[in-house]
Amino acid sequence: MSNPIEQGKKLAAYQAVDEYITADHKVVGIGSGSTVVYVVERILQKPELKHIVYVPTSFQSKLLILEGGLTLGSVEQYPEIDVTIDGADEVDEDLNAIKGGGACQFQEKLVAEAAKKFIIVADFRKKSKKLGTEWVKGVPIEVVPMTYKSVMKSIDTKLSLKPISSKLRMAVNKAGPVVTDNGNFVIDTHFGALEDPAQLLRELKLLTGVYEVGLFCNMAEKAYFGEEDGSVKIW
Ligand code: ABF
Repeated sequence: MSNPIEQGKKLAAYQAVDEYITADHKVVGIGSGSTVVYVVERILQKPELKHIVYVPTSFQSKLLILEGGLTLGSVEQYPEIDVTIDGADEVDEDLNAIKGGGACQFQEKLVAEAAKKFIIVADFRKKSKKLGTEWVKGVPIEVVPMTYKSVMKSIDTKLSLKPISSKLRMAVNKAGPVVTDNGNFVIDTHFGALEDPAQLLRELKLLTGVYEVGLFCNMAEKAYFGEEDGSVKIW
């Protein structure tokens, strides 16, 4: 594969599947995004993983599961998941992550929390010393639509950290806001380097109208990064 980013995604995804999904598993969570496409690709290469029930984190991952001919499940049916593998936008050395660049943060967090083990897969660009320095589009904050203005005001006035910028995420054609799988809007707020992402997460979740935040703190057991030189770095 000549594109190092695609190669990185694939290497990370394949190794995580090989090391974390085994034939004795019953339920596995499937994340969202382009790296997860390789997770499903690898699963489909292994007949011994076909009996597993797969729980999606978005419409996209539901389609990946169905189109692969795998068995689809939900968190309602399976509140305990053996392992969930998902991508990320930025990951720090403590395995805190910014997720939600694809606007799927709510279901991603639900399915990650339900799992005994949560594993991140990404290419080399996602490694970070401090969250907020590599993924500068901001922390994705999913809000109930009628509250987007009031939440933006609260973000400006009620947090211990001053935002650098806050934007309602718009559809690519700019005709309207991005609407999540849950019918909500997303505000992308850039705070700069995050010294204490868990504290920011706690403060954001207290704001009326905030549905979920794309900060995943103290959740991941391991992160796999596919490197430009063809190796895989594991944190
Ligand atoms: C999901 O997909 C998101 O949480 C994250 O925003 C994105 C990562 O995408 P990709 O794998 O395409 O880089 O995991």
